[in-house]
Amino acid sequence: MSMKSALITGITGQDGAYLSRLLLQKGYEVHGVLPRRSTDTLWRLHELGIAGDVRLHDGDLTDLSSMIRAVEASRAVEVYNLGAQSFVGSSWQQPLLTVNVAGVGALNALEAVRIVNPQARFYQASSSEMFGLIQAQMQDERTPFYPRSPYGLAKLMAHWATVNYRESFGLHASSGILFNHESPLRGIEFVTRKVTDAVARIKLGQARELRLGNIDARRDWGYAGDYVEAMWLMLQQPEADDYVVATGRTTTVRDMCRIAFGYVGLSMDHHLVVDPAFFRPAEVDVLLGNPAKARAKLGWAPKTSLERLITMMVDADLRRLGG
Ligand code: NAP
Ligand code: G4F
Repeated sequence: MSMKSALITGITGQDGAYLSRLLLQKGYEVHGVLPRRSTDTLWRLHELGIAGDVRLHDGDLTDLSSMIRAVEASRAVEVYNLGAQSFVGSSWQQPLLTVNVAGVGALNALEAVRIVNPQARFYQASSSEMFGLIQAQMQDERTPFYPRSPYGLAKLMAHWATVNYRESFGLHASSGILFNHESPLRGIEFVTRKVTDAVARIKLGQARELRLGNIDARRDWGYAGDYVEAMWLMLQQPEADDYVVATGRTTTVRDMCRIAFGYVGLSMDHHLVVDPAFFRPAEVDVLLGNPAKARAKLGWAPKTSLERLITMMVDADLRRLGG
């Protein structure tokens, strides 16, 4: 029997790397869209030891013809659209780029699937950032959206494009509304990794302080390795649908920091500095997801606690820094 083929945009990102590993383990032929960069961006695939196992196609989400070629060349029966300018903080400085890649880019990916192989199944990496100024204490698939950043706007467009292509053209297109998920492969600009990297540096005597913005913000943090399983499960369902993927627990940035410092025996109060430079023009104060539908319909549940996640990340940063 021939192998199933999958195409991933954003294959060099955190989720792209974990999803590639999962699909390879399941026997898929894994293809990725690789946007042109001046430096090597494959470090995550190297860390997981799979850089040589995936097939990469030159392409960019903002370039429809390259997306069409990638869907054609990969012969993908599953397309996972994970590519984005995914850092909320930068989206106020680069709003048009963010909307072009994360919003219009999703439309390009959907068009490429519709043109080349409308039978292919499609996953859209939607975000809890769409809930923004939350309209319900616990957010689920029926909670109204209220985006608070250009990134949130872009993701909202992509989410509705996915729903619209499902309803208009009958595409098997699912939107995964994922809450924050982290890992040792998280980009250094995101708060958990910024914290675990700083804690490792302070522990090793390479730094003295950690400067953060709004430490009262609350997030529902899970482990990326668990969350990519939910993506795959969505595309195995007979009908496409939308799902919230979350842990159901929310924690302040302050308490997440406390876990990291406490793990290496340091007191957070001696090192943490609140710096207004890291405050955002508009904040998403609280996110707390209700994953009941994913649990009931996909049989998915998070396996990794925040404590386990943060200590795993601190350990990885200590190792990287030579500790
Ligand atoms: P990430 O680490 O920032 O990865 C983003 C990926 O998109 C990178 O491979 C990046 O490549 C690629 N990309 C950027 N611009 C592109 C373009 N023009 N064309 C094609 N690819 C492009 O993000 P992540 O944490 O893995 O998240 C994966 C997806 O889930 C993103 O869409 C994100 O917005 C969404 N999401 C993430 C979370 C979370 O908590 N992690 C939660 C909800 C939703 P370069 O590095 O070369 O730019
Ligand atoms: O780690 P963050 O930058 O993640 P944010 O903004 O929640 O976005 C992430 O999760 C979304 C899902 O909800 C994804 F769609 C998105 O792609 C991304 O993966 O910030 C988390 C919180 C914010 O409230 C921020 O204001 O931490 C607060 N924070 C406080 N000090 C900081 C800092 N965030 C960063 N990045 N850096 C700080 O110094």
